Amino acid sequence: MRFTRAIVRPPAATFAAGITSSRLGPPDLALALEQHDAYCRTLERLGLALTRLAPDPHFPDSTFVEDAAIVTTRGAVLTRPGAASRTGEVAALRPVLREWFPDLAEITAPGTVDGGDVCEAGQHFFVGLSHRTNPEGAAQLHDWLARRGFTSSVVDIRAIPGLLHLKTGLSWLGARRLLAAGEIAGREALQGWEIVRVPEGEDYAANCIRVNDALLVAQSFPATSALLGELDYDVVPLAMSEYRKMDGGLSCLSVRW
Ligand code: CIR
Repeated sequence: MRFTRAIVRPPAATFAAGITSSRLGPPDLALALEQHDAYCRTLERLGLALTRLAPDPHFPDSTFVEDAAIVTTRGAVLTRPGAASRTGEVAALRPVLREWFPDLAEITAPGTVDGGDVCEAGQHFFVGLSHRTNPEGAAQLHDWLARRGFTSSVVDIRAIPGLLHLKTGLSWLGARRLLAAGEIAGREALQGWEIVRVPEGEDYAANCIRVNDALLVAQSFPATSALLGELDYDVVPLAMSEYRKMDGGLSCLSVRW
């Protein structure tokens, strides 16, 4: 499928107050805005029309719009993010998504789901059970997907150290092919799929996104870029240093459809 639209939201002045486990130091807001701008320009060059939500200083993590919504070819779901400081982020996406998806579902309490735990792979969805997405949330999403003809399987990542979301370590490359880092690559739920393993030491590069004819990958992970280039993807490297400091990756910065 070809993407035509995306929602993005630049980081607010409070960006550095967001949640992070990284020890890479505080992000530089000016550089983060520059990187965000380059990301947006790339999406536009690839043919997407962007809805830019206004930055909201009350929600330092709100630039990571992906966590607040899941969009499929058959409808959309507003999530209920697992971190208390992030639950209010959903409100800003509701009116925009309602415009495009009149039948807009919502994850409800006690379920929690972060969009970063939901890896679409065509007709199938991998759903991560994480410290953000709980079994109730995953079950609600499974039912919603099943009613729309999609299959889904759960990947429990709660015991994998350093992995915030499923998509921190897993991306769909198209057809039956996945890019996976570390322990995730060996998980049973991935059996029957072709796995491209992220080269040693480049785990952060596991989070990449197919956008129409291009594959957006994090810059400065040369072995992964070379590997994906050899597989004939049109690799577009993007600087992500300031988002990495806040545990965010490429997929987190947009909701695409
Ligand atoms: C958080 O901890 O929620 C943010 N600092 C990072 C969220 C990254 N989102 C994602 O991987 N989908």
